[in-house]
Amino acid sequence: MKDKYIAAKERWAAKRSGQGRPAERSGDRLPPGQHEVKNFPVLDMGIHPEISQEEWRLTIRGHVENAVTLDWNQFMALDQFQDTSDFHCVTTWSQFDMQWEGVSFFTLAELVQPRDSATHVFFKGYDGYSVNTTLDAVMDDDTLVAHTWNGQPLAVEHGGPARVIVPKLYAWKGAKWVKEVIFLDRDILGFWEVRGYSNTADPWAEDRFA
Ligand SMILES: Nc1nc2c(c(=O)[nH]1)N[C@H]1C(S)=C(S)[C@@H](COP(=O)(O)O)O[C@H]1N2
Ligand SMILES: [Mo]
Repeated sequence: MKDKYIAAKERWAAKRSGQGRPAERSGDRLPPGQHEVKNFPVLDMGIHPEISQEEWRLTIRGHVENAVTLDWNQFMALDQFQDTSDFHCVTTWSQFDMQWEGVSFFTLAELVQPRDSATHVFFKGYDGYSVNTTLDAVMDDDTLVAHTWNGQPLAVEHGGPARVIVPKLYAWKGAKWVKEVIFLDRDILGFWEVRGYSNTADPWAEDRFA
């Protein structure tokens, strides 16, 4: 596990210094059962909470040494990270080369210092949404809390002011309007996971449903 983090962190550091290679692009960049779209569809529970930057807070807590609640200015003062990745929705659309800017999950983890007991992460959104991942899945060079998409502030319908992006998993694993990030010592299923969606959500394995 630790070796995997170190390898991911090295890739991340290389990206940040502009030395990283772009993600590998094979001819079959589209995961099985997906089709490419050029627009950016909106998918959610239909509630689009209007959270101003003044009201916005991000709490990061649980099995960590330093729980924090960040306001917008504190969040924006953290090291900023840009990354381009593909986006795969379980409803079969994929969009390539989404340009994200925000705060890398590694930077947030460095801030709160997860304890050794932390194995999973639970995310909550301002709309009541929740989703879970393994710690392993998000301690990677392409996971971030994004506030900017393709050079523009993230639109409310896509989760603005800020949302989570976990490119290697189906898009439901990324909480829009993110409010809390909770490090856990066990797995707790999120909104869709209790309703039969796959817990692993790997697009390349077509892990759509449990
Ligand atoms: N807070 C919140 N996050 C959410 C959702 C939601 O309903 N609420 N829907 C998820 C689902 S099912 C998908 S496919 C993606 C869609 O993101 P988009 O609307 O920006 O395309 O957001 C995910 N994150
Ligand atoms: Mo979805």
